[in-house]
Amino acid sequence: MSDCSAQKCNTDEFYNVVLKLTKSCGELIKSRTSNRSKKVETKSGAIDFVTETDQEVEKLLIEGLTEAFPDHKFIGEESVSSGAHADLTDAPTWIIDPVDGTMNFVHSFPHSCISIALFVCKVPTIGIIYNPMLGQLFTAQRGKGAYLNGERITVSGTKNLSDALIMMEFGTSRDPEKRRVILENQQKLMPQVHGLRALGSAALNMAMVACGAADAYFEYGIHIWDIAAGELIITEAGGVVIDPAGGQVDRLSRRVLGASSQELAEQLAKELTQFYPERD
Ligand code: LIP
Repeated sequence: MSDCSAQKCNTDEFYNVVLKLTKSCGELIKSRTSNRSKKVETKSGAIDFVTETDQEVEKLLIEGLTEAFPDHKFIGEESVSSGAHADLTDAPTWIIDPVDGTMNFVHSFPHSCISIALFVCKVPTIGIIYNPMLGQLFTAQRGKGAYLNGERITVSGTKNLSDALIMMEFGTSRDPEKRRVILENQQKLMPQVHGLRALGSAALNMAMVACGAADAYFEYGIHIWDIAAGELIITEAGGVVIDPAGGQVDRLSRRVLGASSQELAEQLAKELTQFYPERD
């Protein structure tokens, strides 16, 4: 499957299978959200949580997709945490965050989601972000637009920082330099924009930009599985996704900026103090 020009994929079939699986895994997440005594472990010594639901949902998605499409590959948050390599090749590859916003899930704060994308020849082809607690299903297929619960969505089109509602995150890293950069950016932006918000989930922040509820989002320290679906959903909704310093996004660089217009993306990139986390 490495000859991309010759490759013909029936993406509708991929989409139908993944949508069904995502909805049923969403029910599992929803049924466990209000239980405040979840089994929680900490990954990588940071305040980076994983629950048995993250692991179970990733397993269910990978098993279901493998059964339907045996030659497809996977990059899953929990598989990578357990030692698998985040290898993005030309083969059809599903990029999975089983529970994006795990910290929210642990606290029963109803802003977490499944984020799943299919890349074919390294091109985002399908993107789904599903928050089962709020019943928000964001979907996109390449070239077919972006949707929220089946209704077409578009970005706000906002061009000026002075008119913008910006999503930014505090993250889970305890690195003092990263903390300094986050606070510096908060200080710089606060007097210049309408407002700053943080939902605690990269995917949901990107979904807010896609549906025009927010105008831009940036973050340092995310991973490819946090942003893979959001990238397609924002671009199919008419927005842009770039590197926070400007220029093309590098999906393994752990840096992202999504915006409702190229003009806003560039203005924001110019303002930001930059931070370069260790790559995936
Ligand atoms: C989370 C991201 C969020 C970021 C957190 C964490 P997880 O992903 O969605 O944007 O600030 O540090 O990376 O761990 O909940 O899948």
